[in-house]
Amino acid sequence: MYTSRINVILCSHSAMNTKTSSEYNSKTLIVFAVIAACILTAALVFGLMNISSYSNRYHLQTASAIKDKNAANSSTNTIQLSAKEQKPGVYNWIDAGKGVPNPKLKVLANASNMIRIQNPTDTKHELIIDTGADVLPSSDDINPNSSGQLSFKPTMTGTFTYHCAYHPFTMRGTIQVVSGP
Ligand SMILES: [Cu+2]
Repeated sequence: MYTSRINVILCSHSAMNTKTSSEYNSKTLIVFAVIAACILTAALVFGLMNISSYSNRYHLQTASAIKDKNAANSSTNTIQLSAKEQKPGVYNWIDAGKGVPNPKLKVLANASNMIRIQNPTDTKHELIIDTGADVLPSSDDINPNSSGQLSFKPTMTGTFTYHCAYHPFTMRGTIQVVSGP
């Protein structure tokens, strides 16, 4: 591209000497026009290269953000619990999948754990994990025919108990915190 334009400029210069003054002026204009076109083309090419390199950097950042997001999602351990009235006035937590009453729960240390709780019963419940911390992880009140959740990110492993604030003797079990996957 540049070579052919340089040839045009050189030809114009060699031809100039034998031409009249008006032709000389028009040739000079063409030479300047060609030089200007070359400069503009170069500026445009370098500009596009810069835009494309910025664009590549931008796409790399987007890709890593998506990857981080996926990593965060895959490390969230989700447990499904439900409250159940086993006999009139006697409630248990049950494993929403297998129906096991007051199941032994297993969560991951240094990871986001989410316990989702359904309450199809006629009274409210509140799931509390007895970690010994000043503020115990809690679902807060889950009203009848409602649902709630408890987010839990333990920093150490061990076995703890969980219970319901309103039915601490019939809605209780153990929760095991194991090291991450
Ligand atoms: Cu309860």
